[in-house]
Amino acid sequence: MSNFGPLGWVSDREGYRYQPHHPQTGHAWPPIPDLLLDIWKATARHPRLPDACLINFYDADAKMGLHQDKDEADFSVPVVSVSLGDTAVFRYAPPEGGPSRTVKLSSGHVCVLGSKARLARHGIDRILDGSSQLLPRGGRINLTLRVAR
Ligand SMILES: O=C(O)CCC(=O)C(=O)O
Ligand SMILES: [Mn+2]
Repeated sequence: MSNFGPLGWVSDREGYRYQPHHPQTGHAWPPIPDLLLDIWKATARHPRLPDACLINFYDADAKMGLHQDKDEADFSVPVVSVSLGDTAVFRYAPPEGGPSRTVKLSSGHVCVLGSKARLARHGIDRILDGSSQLLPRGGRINLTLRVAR
């Protein structure tokens, strides 16, 4: 796990939070690459630009339980994520609960959680090992762009 941008998502023994520096090195996170800002501009359709980009690596056994992204200040701003490498089985359900569905997120897919779907419950059921040749040692990278504050 790492971050780009003025704020990074950090999870450690003290809990989880957005903060401007790496918890071990104390260094600022690198700026969000222009290519990712271009993807945001093309898909988020919101005047604000992201101040946080979480970089998450999933190995073949990784999963993420159903959750809502609720640690941001303004839920009127979408969350945009870019999938790279192995395909993920992404599960989503309405914010208020109810039946869930899955969709496969392959390398290059962009997922936008916005408007009525901003607080959709979502998670990763599994990673389809070997489904992409992008990363030399396999796995998946997810880049999640958010306006945190
Ligand atoms: O990996 C994904 O596609 C989803 C990631 C996610 O939901 C999160 O980091 O909050
Ligand atoms: Mn999420």
